[in-house]
Amino acid sequence: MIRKALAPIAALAAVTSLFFSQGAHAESGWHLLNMRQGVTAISREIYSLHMLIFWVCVVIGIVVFSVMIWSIVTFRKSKGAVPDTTMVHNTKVEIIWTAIPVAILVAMAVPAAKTLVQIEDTRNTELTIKVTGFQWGWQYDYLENGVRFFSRLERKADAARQLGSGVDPNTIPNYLLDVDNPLVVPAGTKVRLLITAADVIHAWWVPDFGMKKDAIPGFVNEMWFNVDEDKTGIYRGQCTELCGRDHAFMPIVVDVRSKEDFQTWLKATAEAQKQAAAPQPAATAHAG
Ligand SMILES: [Cu+2]
Repeated sequence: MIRKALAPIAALAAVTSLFFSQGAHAESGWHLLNMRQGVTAISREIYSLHMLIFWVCVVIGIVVFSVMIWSIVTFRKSKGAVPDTTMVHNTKVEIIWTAIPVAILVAMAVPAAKTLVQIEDTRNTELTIKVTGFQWGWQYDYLENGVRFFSRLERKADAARQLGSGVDPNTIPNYLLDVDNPLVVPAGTKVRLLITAADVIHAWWVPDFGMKKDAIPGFVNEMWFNVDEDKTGIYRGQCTELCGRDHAFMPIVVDVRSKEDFQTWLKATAEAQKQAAAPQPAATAHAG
């Protein structure tokens, strides 16, 4: 009897483990239906909040539906149930079913507020980058270092998406997800983004960082992230504010490097940009 009762619970556990395990096969499996855990402390914080609230909802759902189904089946008319028309008001019951949800909501609000405060805390940032949204691309300014570049959809993908281009999109790796110049940031560093836009409203979003912020012309929004030291690599995102015809074609790519690699890249890029901006000698000014 007990074994029979436990069978559905075991099945549920098996299904949920499929959903929530992020094992060796990160690119496949049921967990892809769930929110991702990301690569920053805050993104994991948000993930665990999401899971906490999810299980609270599951428990409430099971309790409420169990009572409902049980009462519908047990007290049905064919079994001779007679409606109780005298119980139209019961103060005790009303206090209980108001107080319990309030307590649940308050209990859920406490950890959520804690995380929100952390998200808004931009103190002690080590690197500030201004992000400007354009129709349709992103401009990145490394404010302390004078490095500035524009990041837009990778050219081959841009060509393939045009009607009648003759280019097969299947031949392009990371189709519509690559850019020419990715944002380069160091791992293990609190990076602050100052986000704005030059034309219409855009939004900068990289799911693995757990953060999304609107880019609004005339406003500067702030957000920050700190990628784990050991989570260097490429992370992708999208503009998430409907910003016109090519809204779907302004992806975000962030190249997270080790601190040393980042410094090398920053120096080289600053040097290259300085040289490009320097006045050309007369002999080469007319060339080409
Ligand atoms: Cu946009």
